[in-house]
Amino acid sequence: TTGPSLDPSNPLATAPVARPPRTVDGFAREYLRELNFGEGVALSRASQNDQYLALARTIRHYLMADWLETARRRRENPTKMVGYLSAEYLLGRQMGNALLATDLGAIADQALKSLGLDLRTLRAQEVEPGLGNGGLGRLAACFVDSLATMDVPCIGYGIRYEYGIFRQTFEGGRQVEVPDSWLSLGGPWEFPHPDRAVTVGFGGSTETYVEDAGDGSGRQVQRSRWVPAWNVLGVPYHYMVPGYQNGVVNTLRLWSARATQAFDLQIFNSGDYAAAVRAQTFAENISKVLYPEDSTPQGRELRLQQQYFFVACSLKDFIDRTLEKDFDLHRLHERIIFQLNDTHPVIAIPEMMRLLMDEHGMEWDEAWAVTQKCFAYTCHTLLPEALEVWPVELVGRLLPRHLEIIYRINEEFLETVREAFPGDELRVRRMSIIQDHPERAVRMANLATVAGVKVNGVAELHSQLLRDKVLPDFSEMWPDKFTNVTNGVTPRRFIRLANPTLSQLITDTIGVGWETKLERLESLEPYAEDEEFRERFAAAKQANKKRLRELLAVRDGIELPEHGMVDVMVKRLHEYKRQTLKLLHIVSLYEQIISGQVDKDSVVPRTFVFGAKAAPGYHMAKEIIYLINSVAATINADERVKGVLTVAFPANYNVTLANKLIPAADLSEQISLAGKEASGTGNMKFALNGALTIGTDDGANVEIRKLVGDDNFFLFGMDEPQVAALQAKGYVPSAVYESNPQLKRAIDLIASGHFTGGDRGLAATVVDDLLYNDRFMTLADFQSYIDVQGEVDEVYRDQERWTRSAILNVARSGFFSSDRSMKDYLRRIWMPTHD
Ligand code: CR1
Repeated sequence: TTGPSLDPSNPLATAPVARPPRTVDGFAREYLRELNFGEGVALSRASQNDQYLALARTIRHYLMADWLETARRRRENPTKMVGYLSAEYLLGRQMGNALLATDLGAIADQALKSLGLDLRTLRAQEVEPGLGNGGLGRLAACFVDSLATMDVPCIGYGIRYEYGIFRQTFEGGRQVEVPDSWLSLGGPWEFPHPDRAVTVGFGGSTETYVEDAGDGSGRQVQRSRWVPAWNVLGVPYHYMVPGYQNGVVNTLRLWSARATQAFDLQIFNSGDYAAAVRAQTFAENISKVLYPEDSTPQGRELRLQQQYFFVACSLKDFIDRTLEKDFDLHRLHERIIFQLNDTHPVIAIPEMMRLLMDEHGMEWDEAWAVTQKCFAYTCHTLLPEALEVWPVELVGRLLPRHLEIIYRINEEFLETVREAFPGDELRVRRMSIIQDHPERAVRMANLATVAGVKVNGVAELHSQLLRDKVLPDFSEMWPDKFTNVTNGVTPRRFIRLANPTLSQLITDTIGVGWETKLERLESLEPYAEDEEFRERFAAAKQANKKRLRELLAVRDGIELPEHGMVDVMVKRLHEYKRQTLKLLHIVSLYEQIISGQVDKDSVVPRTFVFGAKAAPGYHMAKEIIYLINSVAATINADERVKGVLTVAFPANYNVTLANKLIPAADLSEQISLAGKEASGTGNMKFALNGALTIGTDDGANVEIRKLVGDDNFFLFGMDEPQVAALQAKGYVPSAVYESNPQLKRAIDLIASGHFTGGDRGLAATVVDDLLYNDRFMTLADFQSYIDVQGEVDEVYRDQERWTRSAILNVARSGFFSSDRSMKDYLRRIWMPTHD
């Protein structure tokens, strides 16, 4: 057992946890103690990694009392909690955030100085936990941050991948993936609890048996149970999720897979070492590596194993360990709402049914009534190919009991559809949780929609399209089930930590406290007309640009010019996001200068910065990366455009780099094909850091534009209805190419091999796709994009006007705090009576 062992009458059992002194001297002593007793090294012998690890652990000491106290408070006064189920948490570095949350930055800095150490150097030692791919994973990290800051009881549940998102390197301009062994030098932020491991079954078969109903009636009931063929252990690792200077520390509980028996001793003794460790390797593979796919499903068995593994651990953890003992499970929904972050955790729904029925003796109807109140589903995509489906064959083999349950849920659900829409068998087929073509498979989004209390999209437009285009039959049947919660980002990490100069200016101007009440940024609005403020604002931007130049020089050996606009496009590499449109703009500018159509001196100097990882199996995305790097190398080496056009593509864009890049940006590129980007969250981070957006009418761009105003946002391109109309009419990209001379010259220059060492073949994949396929209508939006980029230049030439707009972007973007998103989730989904 793992229960407390100390007699509760012993005063030590309830004594408050010690808080280390918040003084420079106290911190220094705490640090030395950790270095000596924790790391087991003397200061004079400590490596930089020792120094970093000891510092991380020292900072933890300052959060510990709050962590244990938060847990005690929640245990003693149990209320409804949020169980955030997410296969990804893209956390970013922990140390800066922990120092900010504890407000220990200055103390730590001086304490380390007194020991001859440098805080910034040690902070730079941290390898960020990259346990996510992109927006979806980073969103989860922002949400748990906000919930802690708002003192909302929440456990974040996920997977402790041993290898996170791959480290991207470039070789000859091509992406090469290197494993991200983020834990190899120690994981000072985690608390493993191997004694609290949970067993998770897989495979095998189900059987039925008869037993007494147990209600005193003497009635016999038939029950089912699952007899798994193999199992693994889930070991919980706890991470602190500190609120912002509020004494609250919530928990992130990530599961790591272990073999149930380390290895088969008998085989080992017989000398077959490989066979002996095979079982162990097999089990531990489950949490070995994050699937590096962003918005395309990876139909691998291991992925379903990962999904089931972490939700099975999490549900068991909540019911057996977190919930009060003997709590009546018929009222489970009074204690928990599990938020399903996309379809990855949706297998939790049949798992909950199985637990309630097979392990806790409920009847089907009772279990279903409870389950239906315990889950809500967030959809993060509009790409039909990104909606996960799992082959029935696979689910049946891996999770036979769950498949039975899914079938029965579907049967009963389809009956209600037939009742509501008699004779409409086509509709029944569309809505079925099981699809028949191209193969029999479980539609996870349908399952989540049937079982969930609510289904939400992540921006207004996305939620609308979700209702109208992705799940129209469901929204017709249950209009009230559908709602919107526009994404948000945490101002603590993405303003305070990322942009100290702007943060200081904001605090000097409107006072403290905006970090948790971001709508207060609106009081900056009048300062757009204040010349002195504008000067300071522009100076902060310059300082951030300088910081970026210095970083890229050291990190990537990239030399950036001192002057000009910093034009940034950072996000996963995907065709729908249209990095190629950005590339065509650059190539077109370049072509116009070298061909003498445009005088170099009349061009607004720009530094174009890309950051993007491509999924390793996504061929086209990797070709685009290669082309961007090729264009960058050619342009940067060409004297004819020196100082006017510069292209930088630092490798391995991650949260750490984002924190340096975003505050330095003048222009934010949000140029997806309208109707494809569910929300975007980078777009919000840029606006909040005073970049102007050039963007399509897509995702949360729509809301950004509405809030900052048309004058402070560069809109271009087709909107979603226009896209749909063009699609219906028939889109012929080669016709656009033929009819637009500027576009033709840009594409021809690429096709000629100019950027690829004269080799036309090396550019052909991308060029041919643009000309003959162009699924995301890049060429259709080209001219509009070029025209509006002209307006961008014009405004930029008037620096006063630009700065005014940038200030208004900051002042009017307070809505995009993830604190506001959390309030919306609370009001619309989790606790509808909450205010
Ligand atoms: C969407 O593509 C959105 C994030 C967070 C992504 C992006 O537009 O901002 O989710 N979806 O909601 C995704 O990663 C797997 O799907």
